[in-house]
Amino acid sequence: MAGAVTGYTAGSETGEPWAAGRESFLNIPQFANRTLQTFVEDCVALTEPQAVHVCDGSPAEYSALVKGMLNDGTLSPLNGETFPNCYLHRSDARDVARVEHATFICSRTAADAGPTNNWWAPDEAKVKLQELLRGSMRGRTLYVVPYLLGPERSPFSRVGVEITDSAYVAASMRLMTHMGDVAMEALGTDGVFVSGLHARGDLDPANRYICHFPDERSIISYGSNYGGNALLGKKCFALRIATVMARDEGWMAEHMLILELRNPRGESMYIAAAFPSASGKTNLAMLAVPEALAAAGWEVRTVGDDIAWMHIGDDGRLWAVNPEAGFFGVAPGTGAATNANAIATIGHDTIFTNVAVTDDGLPWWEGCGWESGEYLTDWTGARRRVADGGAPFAHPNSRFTVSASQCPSLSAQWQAPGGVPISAIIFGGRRDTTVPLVLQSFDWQHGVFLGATMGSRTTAAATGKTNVLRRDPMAMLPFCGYDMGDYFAHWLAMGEKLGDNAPKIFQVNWFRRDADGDYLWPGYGENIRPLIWMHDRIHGVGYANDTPAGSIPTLAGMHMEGLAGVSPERAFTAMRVDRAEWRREADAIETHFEQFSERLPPALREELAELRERLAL
Ligand code: SAT
Ligand code: MN
Repeated sequence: MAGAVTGYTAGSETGEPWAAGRESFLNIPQFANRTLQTFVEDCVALTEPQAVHVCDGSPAEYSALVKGMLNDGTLSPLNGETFPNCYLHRSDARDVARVEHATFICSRTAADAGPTNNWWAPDEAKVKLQELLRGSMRGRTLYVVPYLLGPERSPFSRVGVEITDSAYVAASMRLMTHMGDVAMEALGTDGVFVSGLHARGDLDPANRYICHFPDERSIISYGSNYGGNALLGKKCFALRIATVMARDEGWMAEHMLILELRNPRGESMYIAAAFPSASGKTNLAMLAVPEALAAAGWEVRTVGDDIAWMHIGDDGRLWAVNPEAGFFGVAPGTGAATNANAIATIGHDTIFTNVAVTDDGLPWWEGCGWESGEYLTDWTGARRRVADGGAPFAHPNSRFTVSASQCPSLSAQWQAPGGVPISAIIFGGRRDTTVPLVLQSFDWQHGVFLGATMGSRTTAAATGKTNVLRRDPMAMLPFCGYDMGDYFAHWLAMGEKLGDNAPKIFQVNWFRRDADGDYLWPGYGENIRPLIWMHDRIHGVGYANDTPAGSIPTLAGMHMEGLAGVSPERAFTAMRVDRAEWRREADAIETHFEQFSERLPPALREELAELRERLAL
């Protein structure tokens, strides 16, 4: 192994944990950064691991981590001919998704966390966490995982250090971020970092806590090995902690994909789009352009599929970087027909979690598009006859973890240190009714209202009831690290600062259904058509009709060439704004707003009143 696995003698059983007794630990690696030194020593003293390994991010280290996991059964090999260097991880069956009820914002006061977060007083949380963490890494290796979020040499990038006792997490962090020496160099001797301590514990859901300390910029996660709970660079830092940093420093951390849309003249436009988890962000970011439009010269390239950090640049525009360097995508539904770029991305050097496996050792999930054979081993490890049906073979939230560098649709700009300039922001959810295929807001403030009121059917990405409609403002309900009313105010303030340079804001809904329950719009590659309409609107050439809810395309305004199987009537139904539905929507928004009490910006109440007025006309 390239990085030293440092042998180290466990401290005395009587040593005071957390801060005291450090001297009794031998061979703790030395770091040039004093804060990091203290963090590592404190964690070692508390958790009492058998060994400490500082990750350097090298290929040799990754291979060694994989080898160790193959040996202890954390990973199993897949067919090395068709899926070289790909592995299967089966999680504990009780640990397959984010746990919103066990996710806490431990800000100084409950008011800072706001009505949409679980709050836990920081001191109380720490007492409980220390009790669980004490000695929790005995006999295990503690990995120190330095990582950089954002492009190298970018002024917008930030360093995190995750301490974990999970090799699966350490290996996944290498796929998902710039991990190892590159981050250590960025940190330097005096640099600051967001600290994360992750311990697997016994994976008992009753002892699972995902805690954020926004005032200290730190994270402690106990009792889960699932991506969104354990890869602390992802939702915990890049969203929950980063939203607080962004509020304090005047930028935005958002649950958004970033894509590049190139028009037939070869000009690029960049779009950021917020959708709730498992609602098609990866598919949209890797959109395969339908033939007729590709032939005309339209292209889509991928900058990011989940998170955007956006800053106002020297030119006054909004510039976005993708803090991540990999994809943690939902497997089910990903196939050659729905997302050929993702399929090409995950053909090698990928970790699959909770998918099924064919008898030939191929990873398999519902919608993958390749043969299952007569039997499949399902995500729990049970070999079942496919013809017998029953529960899904792959877990609905089964995932692939893969480096973005393998993606064929990757934008040349994806690691641009200054980011990419955003022209359009999209809010999208899964709505059966009401919200049309695409809607343009009248202005930034109205766009913030559309984002603040968006609703979506819940998915398997979090535990709890799926397929129920809930309000998920900006797709950030589970990810905003402070009071959501203040977050809306921050959005409005950013719009003030951006002025005429503000991106145009749109709302989309790929999931509207007809009376028979069938989707009105084919989705996937065809979703480029609303994107082209947005492009046209931004260039001042798109045709639109104003409705009480916003501006919608005229039929002539949508590029419909080569769109098979969607009659003009169906397209019209997908795009229409129904006043009766929107009156009910306004009532639902009123109820949604009640929870924010006086911290709801008055501008959003005004937007609701104006919506009602327009509906009454
Ligand atoms: O597991 S994650 O939280 O990273 C995926 C998601 O829910 O968006
Ligand atoms: Mn996500």
